[in-house]
Amino acid sequence: MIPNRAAFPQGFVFGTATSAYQIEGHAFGGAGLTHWDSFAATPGNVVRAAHGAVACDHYHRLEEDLDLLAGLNVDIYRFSTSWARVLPEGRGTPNTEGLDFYDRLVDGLLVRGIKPAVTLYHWELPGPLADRGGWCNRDIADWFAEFTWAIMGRIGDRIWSAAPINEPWCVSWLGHFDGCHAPGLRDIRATARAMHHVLLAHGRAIEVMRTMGLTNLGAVCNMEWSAPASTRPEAQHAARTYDAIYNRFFLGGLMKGEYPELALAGLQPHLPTGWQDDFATITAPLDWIGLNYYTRKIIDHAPGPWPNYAERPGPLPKTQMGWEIYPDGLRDFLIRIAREYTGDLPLYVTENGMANADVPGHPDTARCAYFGQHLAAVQHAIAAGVPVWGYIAWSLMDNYEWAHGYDKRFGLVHVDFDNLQRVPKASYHALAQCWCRAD
Ligand code: IFM
Repeated sequence: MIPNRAAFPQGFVFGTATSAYQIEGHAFGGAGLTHWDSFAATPGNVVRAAHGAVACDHYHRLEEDLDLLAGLNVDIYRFSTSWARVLPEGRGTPNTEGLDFYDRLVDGLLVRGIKPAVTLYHWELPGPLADRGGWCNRDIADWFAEFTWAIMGRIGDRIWSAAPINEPWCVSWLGHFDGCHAPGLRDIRATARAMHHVLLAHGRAIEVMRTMGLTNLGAVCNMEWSAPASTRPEAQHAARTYDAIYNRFFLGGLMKGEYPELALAGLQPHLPTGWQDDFATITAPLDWIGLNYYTRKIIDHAPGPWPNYAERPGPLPKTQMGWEIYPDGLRDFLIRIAREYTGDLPLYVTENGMANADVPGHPDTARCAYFGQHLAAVQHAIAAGVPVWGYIAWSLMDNYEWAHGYDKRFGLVHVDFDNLQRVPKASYHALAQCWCRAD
């Protein structure tokens, strides 16, 4: 049972999300190469070496996809802009075709009565900037500010909300410590620098957008509930370290101008000189915070160098990603974020959803149940006094799930990757019904 619109406060917004590289088709429209193209072209990095060259061909099927959004009765659509589509070299002369595409996208949303919620960067760093050290190079903050001017100078006048960077943890930790996302590094020094620079770049982009007179600016962080594998003190400490790195580092920087001690324990020697001085930029006031939430992790102590933790399998039912379904974590994170970091600032659930091995025409009950449970968790947080103002389901359609290629299906709409035909799933119809407006 999915709670419907009437079960949420007046003005609560519902939406769905995608990202540029995951759906657009990066080979089209004059976009430049990105570090995801080279990462995917390197054997062993991505399932079947799949890449985003065609993806869902959203670039050519924009109108059809916008109609699907309208049919879902969403209030907002969270999409991202590709840096390399706008600035193929990362800097310099903009690609007119790229800017025109985002212009059409924004106008197409507005004409359908849907609020455009843009994320400026969702992971496809232009290759020429990766060549210069990417997120490890402090100059990326200035490069990102230039990109912000370029894209928001074109679409900023019609945007409902903007966030600079999707999921700073993924950009920095997954890409530079775990090495399972582009650029595929496994280096603690690169990681520490990337973690800090991603926040610095966020702050510079906020500065630029404020200068442009834009409003409703926020930040989007992903979080995983961290549960100790046992009552042993080592396991408890490991879970707190995981929590500090994953959940507290970025919000701590953004909202308090500080990094947690448990994260600094390993990262401090590798942070760039004078990092504390950057908090003046990083803590630029925001209008909202977005939480991307999917799962929890069971964390145990692991021997060896810092951070001394390892994931253990949990007992709960799992999604196609192998992620435990744990809706309580969403409620508890919303309560914790408001109490410890954001107070009265509006919170949005900016991503939530599950991958499932869907077959068109078959029941989509697991995904419907997932949405029902997580929307109920949002209701509980609201009842506890948390100012949650919206919920955005991931994702509009099946798409490129990064290192997993096209195998993991998160969509409300099924995509056949042989002929790119779209078929709405039962969860699409269920949410469309719940989100139907009385007026
Ligand atoms: O597909 C991703 C998305 O790009 C960022 N947030 C998590 C999703 C599911 O893994």
